[in-house]
Amino acid sequence: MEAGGIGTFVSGFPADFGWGTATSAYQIEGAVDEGGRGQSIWDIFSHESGRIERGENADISCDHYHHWQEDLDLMAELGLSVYRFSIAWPRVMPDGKGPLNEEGVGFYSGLIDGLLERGITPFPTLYHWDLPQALEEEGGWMNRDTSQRFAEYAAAMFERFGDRVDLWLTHNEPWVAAFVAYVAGEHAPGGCEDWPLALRVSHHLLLSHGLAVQALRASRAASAKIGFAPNLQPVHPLTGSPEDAEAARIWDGFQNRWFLDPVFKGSYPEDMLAEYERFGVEEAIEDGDLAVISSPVDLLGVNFYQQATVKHDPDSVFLGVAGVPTRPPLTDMGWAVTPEALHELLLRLKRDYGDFDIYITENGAAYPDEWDGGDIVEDPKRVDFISRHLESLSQAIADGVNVKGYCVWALLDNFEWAKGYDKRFGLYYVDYPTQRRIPKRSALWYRDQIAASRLATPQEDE
Ligand code: GCO
Repeated sequence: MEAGGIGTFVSGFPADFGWGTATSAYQIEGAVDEGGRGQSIWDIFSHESGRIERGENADISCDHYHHWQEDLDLMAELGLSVYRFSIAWPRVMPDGKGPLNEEGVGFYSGLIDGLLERGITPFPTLYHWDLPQALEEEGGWMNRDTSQRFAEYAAAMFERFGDRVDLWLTHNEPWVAAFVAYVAGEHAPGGCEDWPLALRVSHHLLLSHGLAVQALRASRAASAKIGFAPNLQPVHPLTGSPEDAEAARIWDGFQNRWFLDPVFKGSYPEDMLAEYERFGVEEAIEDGDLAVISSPVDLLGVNFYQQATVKHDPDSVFLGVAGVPTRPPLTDMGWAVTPEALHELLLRLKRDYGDFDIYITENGAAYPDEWDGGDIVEDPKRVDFISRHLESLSQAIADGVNVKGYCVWALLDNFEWAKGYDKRFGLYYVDYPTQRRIPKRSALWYRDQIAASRLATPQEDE
């Protein structure tokens, strides 16, 4: 690849900092009918009419299932030290329970070995929203038993990969899996405005997280590090009105504290329990659940995209609170660019929840990139986005936050859920008809940033 040649580089990262990218199984793998894979709720949902823009689905997507070696080579060219991917539960356990599908296990085993051969630390997520459809047919996450099934699946993965994997995540963005799925109805399995169900699901997701943490401690991989990766946002009120201040408190409770408090403090936030009382939330919470959910973790994954600016809006389906993207320019998702909010968030996490390892498990931006047939796709806005977030991160490290790594979302352009393929987040542009990967300027910049950072802080053994 040619030199990145633009931008300045951000300093202040420790020598052993984990430079990474992230992806998820359904968004990149394709090969949905191959290798003995079972169906997931996203296979069903994406084939239902009207669910996904332009009627798209991820049956093929980036076809990473067949291109994984080439994709690992891209990571090696960037000089990555860590790769966050997800294991598709239905690929390794087609029915969500029972015997493992050896072909599926073999796929991830090869991927893990391929990463290790290239000096890249594998960082798998056990659940990035692709619940086996067989379990959905038994009630899915509404059914408390699914938490137990998840722990069994997790235990099987610790058994198979625990000899080579030292970093694990249980859930990706449980807020999305519960509320975007069952209140907004925009994600699989797609129920609408069902608050009692969404809350029950959120509790079962958290319970399954705690059970999986316990399963790790009881496994051969007991000394590995584990955590989860919620999507977190500092929340600011749009105006100084008491209504907007109240809206900000609710949104912070709804999105941040509802997931952080049980894991790190062993209790749900009182104000949110009161808010949710009308939805019968306490019925789902059994004695002892919070002790399981707060089983000690080693790390927190932070998926960060933008600050939330909110106002009171009686018409919003989300507890009378609406988000307002206030400051243009926005990304192609309509999200604000607020790098300073990452620093704010990290300091708040340390203040309110304690001093544990933090990995930025997702951060990135969609822009309408265009490929002209050449060797590089120019994406100056993404270079600017990533470098400004790294500045903010470096400031948080200087201020004493224990940040261990940073993963750009995403390595490749991919299937952006209900938005389909139109939203491009990748460091590499994917030309879907040919499956060719073309580096964007941001990939070259990121590679040079990683190299510059290593040069500034040489490893002891170099
Ligand atoms: C999420 C997921 C990713 C998305 C990314 C961009 O945050 O929704 O973890 O799968 O693709 O965040 O929206």
